[in-house]
Amino acid sequence: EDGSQAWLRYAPVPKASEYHSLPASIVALNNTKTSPVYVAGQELEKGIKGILGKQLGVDGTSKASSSIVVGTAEAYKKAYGEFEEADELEPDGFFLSTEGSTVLIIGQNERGALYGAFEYLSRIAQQKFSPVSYVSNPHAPIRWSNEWNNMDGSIERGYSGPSIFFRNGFVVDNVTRAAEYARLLASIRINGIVINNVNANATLLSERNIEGLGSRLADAMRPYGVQLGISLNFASPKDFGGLSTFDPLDPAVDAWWANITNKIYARVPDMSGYLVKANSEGQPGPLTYNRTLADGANMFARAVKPHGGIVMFRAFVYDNHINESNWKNDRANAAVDFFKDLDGKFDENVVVQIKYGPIDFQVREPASPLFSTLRKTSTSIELQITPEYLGQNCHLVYLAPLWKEILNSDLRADDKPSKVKDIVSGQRFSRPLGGWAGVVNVGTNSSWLGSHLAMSNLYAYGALAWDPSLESEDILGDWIRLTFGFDARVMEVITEMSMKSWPAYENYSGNLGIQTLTDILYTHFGPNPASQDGNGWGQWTRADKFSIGMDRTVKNGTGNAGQYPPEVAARYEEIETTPDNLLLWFHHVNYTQKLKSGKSVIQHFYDAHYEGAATAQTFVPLWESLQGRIDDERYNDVHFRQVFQAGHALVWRDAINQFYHNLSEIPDDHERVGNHPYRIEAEKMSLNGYKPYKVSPFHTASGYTAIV
Ligand code: BDP
Repeated sequence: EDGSQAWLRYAPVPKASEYHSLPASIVALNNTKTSPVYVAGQELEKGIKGILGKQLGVDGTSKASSSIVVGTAEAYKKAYGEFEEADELEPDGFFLSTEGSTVLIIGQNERGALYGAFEYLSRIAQQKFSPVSYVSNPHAPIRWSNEWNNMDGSIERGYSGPSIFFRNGFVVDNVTRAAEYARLLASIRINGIVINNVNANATLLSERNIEGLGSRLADAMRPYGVQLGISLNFASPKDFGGLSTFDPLDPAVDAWWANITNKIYARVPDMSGYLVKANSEGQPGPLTYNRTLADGANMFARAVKPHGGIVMFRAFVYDNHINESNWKNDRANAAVDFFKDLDGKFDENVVVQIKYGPIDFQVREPASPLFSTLRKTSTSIELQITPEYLGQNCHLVYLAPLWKEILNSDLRADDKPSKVKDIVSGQRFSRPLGGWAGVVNVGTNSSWLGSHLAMSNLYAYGALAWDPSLESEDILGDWIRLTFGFDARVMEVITEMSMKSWPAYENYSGNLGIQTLTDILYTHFGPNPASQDGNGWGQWTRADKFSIGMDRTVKNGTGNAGQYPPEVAARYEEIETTPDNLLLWFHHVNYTQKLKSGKSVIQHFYDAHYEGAATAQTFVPLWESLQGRIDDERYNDVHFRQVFQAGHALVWRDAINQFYHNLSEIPDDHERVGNHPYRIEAEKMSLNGYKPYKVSPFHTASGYTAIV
């Protein structure tokens, strides 16, 4: 069990004999080998053999009784006449019926049929044998993965080894793994993949790479219904194409993009479209020429339109050299500031892709206010499955509960229910497009994400993008059964660890909405609260001896609270009505400020860090109680990571607590912080080849001393 099969292991189920009504054969209503319906037939054959131990043949004959029939509604009607449920199906949706002697798996399109086949297999793999009959449709049309792969084979914020798509500047020759990944994505109903980094390299547009995209990657993924998309570098016409400009309103630039787009579509006729990061963190964009972001987005929209493509234009636009001394400056304001006057100015095939919070995938953020600003523009939500700020898969952090908080946030646009999930589905503002982008960053490691337990996040991403009303714990339960089988103790332990993991991580990292408090300048991994201030990146805590937090109120601060619709804005404007877990996101307060719990801010910090680290300690014995109940390979791998997390949680606890203790000089009511009776300071040991060193800033080491 190296994790490569993830939740598609098709392991034999103990109660296989209880499934009495298994049909005798499989009928796949398309026998073209590259079609998703053909793939569905093969998958059913393989899955049933593994799960139930029965070998069924697949054929294309029209015999329906006592068969598993998989195909599109159209093909079904052609073969057998009437299909009543056809009208209820939306694109990518499917109908599944296991009532009677025939199993029907009918998709609105080919992709839907494949999704239905995976659904059926997931049911039997979990021993959900009772007869069912239902239609399932997606919450939103766009359900994509984003993979920040570089052309040299490295992956930005990837924690699982190098790229499965690129090597040494080119598309890889062997796309077996890419096809396997497409299969995995299809099984969670992800219908698109953008394979290269948003900080894009224009050499992807070379003849050789376009050829590789078409003849290898797109061809490998097409049978799974996963459409390929690419990220673009805005300056390509100049840096790569040899033009003197990349001004989006220059006709030569426009023509250059139209031309290269036609070339790509000639090789990848069903490409989904483009993803664009512009004018952010030093990337080029339309603002370079005083053009608007809409001018930039629409240029690409025109190029892909004749091919039916769309443009995902990122709202993550900000300047990473913000002047911190100006109290009014705030990176959290950037997205709304840049986009508010552009609502209605984007072409119909543009979707603005918005990170879930106003800053950057932090452990706690409010929903981005931009979701409620754009009413005449299609939008999508960007989530991170690769937990850049959340332990990078060396810590267990099950993310579905975090995502659900954002998706269920009600922004009260026009004082009406306006949950983020209903905005990105297109429903709330009646938009034709909308959906989801998840930054996954799988790599060559057999476990895909570098950690077996982290795969629940990818599974949950697909599940929620299809149906955000699902409960985090239910999704997890399905994933555990499919990944680890039916042992009740395994279910109990992984559920407990996973459901406690995000609160624990929040407790031992950044509390009360202060952000994650990782090293901010590059790694985003371990604790480094000192790095949060004194830089241009705009992820500030504004901590000093007496007080902490960003004042984002309208009356005294950066005005960010006022970017929300009135009801929500009024709530965030006042300390009393701001939830404690966002207090320091919206307010600058004294460490002695009392929370609703009655504790002071600083005492909450101290206590939460002890609680969070203590919870992480429990994960090790919990996991150890599973020894022998799951295979050794995965047991050992997870064990290694849990031991690391337990230790690193202590590092987090002490680093953060010590830092604020040194800074505020406020004692811990329980006399733990700054007081470690069993700890031996490194500088007190006899040092061989090391010297004590006074650290700067002084808060970063106990006794202000490290050794070098
Ligand atoms: C930040 C990442 C950086 C990405 C950027 C983005 O640290 O690597 O390029 O987001 O999303 O969180 O564009």
